[in-house]
Amino acid sequence: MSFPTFAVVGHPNKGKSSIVSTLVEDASVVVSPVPRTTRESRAFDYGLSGETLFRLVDTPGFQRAHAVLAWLEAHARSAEDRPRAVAAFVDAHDGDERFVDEYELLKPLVEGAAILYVVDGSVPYGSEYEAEMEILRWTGRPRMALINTIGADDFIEVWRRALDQYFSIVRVFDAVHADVEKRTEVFSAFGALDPTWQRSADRINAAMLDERVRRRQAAAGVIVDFLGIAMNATVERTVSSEQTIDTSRLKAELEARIERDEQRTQARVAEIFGFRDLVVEGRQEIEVGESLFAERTWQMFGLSKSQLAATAAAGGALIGGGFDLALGGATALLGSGIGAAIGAASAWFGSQRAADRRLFDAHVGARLKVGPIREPNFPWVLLGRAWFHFQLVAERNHARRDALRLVVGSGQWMENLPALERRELAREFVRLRRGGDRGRAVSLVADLLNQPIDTRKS
Ligand SMILES: Nc1nc2c(ncn2[C@@H]2O[C@H](COP(=O)(O)OP(=O)(O)OP(=O)(O)O)[C@@H](O)[C@H]2O)c(=O)[nH]1
Ligand SMILES: [Mg+2]
Repeated sequence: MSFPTFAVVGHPNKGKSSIVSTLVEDASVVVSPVPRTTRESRAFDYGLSGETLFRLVDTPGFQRAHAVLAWLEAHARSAEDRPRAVAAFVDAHDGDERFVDEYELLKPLVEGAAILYVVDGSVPYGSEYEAEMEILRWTGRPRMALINTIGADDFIEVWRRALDQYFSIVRVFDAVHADVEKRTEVFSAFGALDPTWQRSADRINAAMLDERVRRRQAAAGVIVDFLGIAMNATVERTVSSEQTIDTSRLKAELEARIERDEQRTQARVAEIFGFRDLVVEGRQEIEVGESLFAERTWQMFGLSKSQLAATAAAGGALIGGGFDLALGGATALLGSGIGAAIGAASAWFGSQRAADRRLFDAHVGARLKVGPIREPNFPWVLLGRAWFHFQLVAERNHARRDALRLVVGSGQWMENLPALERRELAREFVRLRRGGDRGRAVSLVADLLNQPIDTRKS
């Protein structure tokens, strides 16, 4: 085969499928705490631009290793005869109820796959694994072992001493938390295991990094589109009966619409990273800064007062505040003494909200429009939250099956944003508000997303 192909094998429930999921960056691999979840071998390819760079075959775990080894011993005369005996075993047991799992897991090896043996380094080593390792040695295929750690205990060194005798490469690899660097290590080992794979190994590592750049760029585009839409969003209503209009209701409607757009944006960013239907937890919780329009959210993700002042002083920043409120159509107002177009000055959110509950009496047919939101901090809050969500998704391992927790500590997310970037972004916000070209904004946001910030900071 021209690209590296590995069968991922081992005991049931040791994280084989999780490792496949992580390495091929495919969150659709079935992973579960129930042993014997994987019942059939299944190939997963990792590729770029339609070209396969490597293949992992997920397999069921060994069930009857001792019986298989006994069969093999009875069918091989000498060491050079062992790989043939393994092939003969697979030939002789197609459809055999007793060896369904072994048939499935040995078949890809007989067909030429190399071996990725997975063990759990958080449980003690036991000699019951020796029959499995012996069978794998009999295949004669290139072999490496990964020590996964499912639980908290550490028996890694004992495992290593045993595995070193059967496998030419042994690596510790946490299936659920391995970062890009750890994955790079495994791919590089492909090349060390079989010299003809060296070039493939280099290409896999390069492709993985290229793909990250592409995803970041795509996410920046999605986020900038959202910023443009949110900054220009308005809600309009035609007064349908003689009534008193409470602007806070229209404001709530506008907020809800922008929040829905934000969630859609987050879902699209998650999808760019290969996460479909990701369950998100924490949107409703206080620590998260609850909703987009909670005062705490603005403190956490917006610029500080001094950052905001410095950015505005440098020119180009959004000035003014509050939101636009316009009333048009038929004779608009009854007795309120305010003109037909009102540039509302009070802040959009937070403690000033109560003061902002303005009541208007309006005639039937009058048009009332709320928005766009003019708060200088509004685009920063949108961007800060998007950046935070991006980071969680970008560093998320595909083997994880828990919900994404949008929870931050009490820090100020934008605190480390350099003044120069702030000024440039501020200028682009103005351009987006006017519906201008988004190209520069996308590249600025892509640069921003490339700056790692500790999402656990508090
Ligand atoms: N915390 C933690 N959990 C893990 C890790 N690796 C696997 N798990 C969990 O262990 C369970 C088994 O993982 P799978 O990947 O399904 O294991 P498998 O070897 O494919 O299991 P079978 O297909 O049943 O043989 C799942 O609940 C995983 O989420 C790990 O490194 N850390
Ligand atoms: Mg499995």
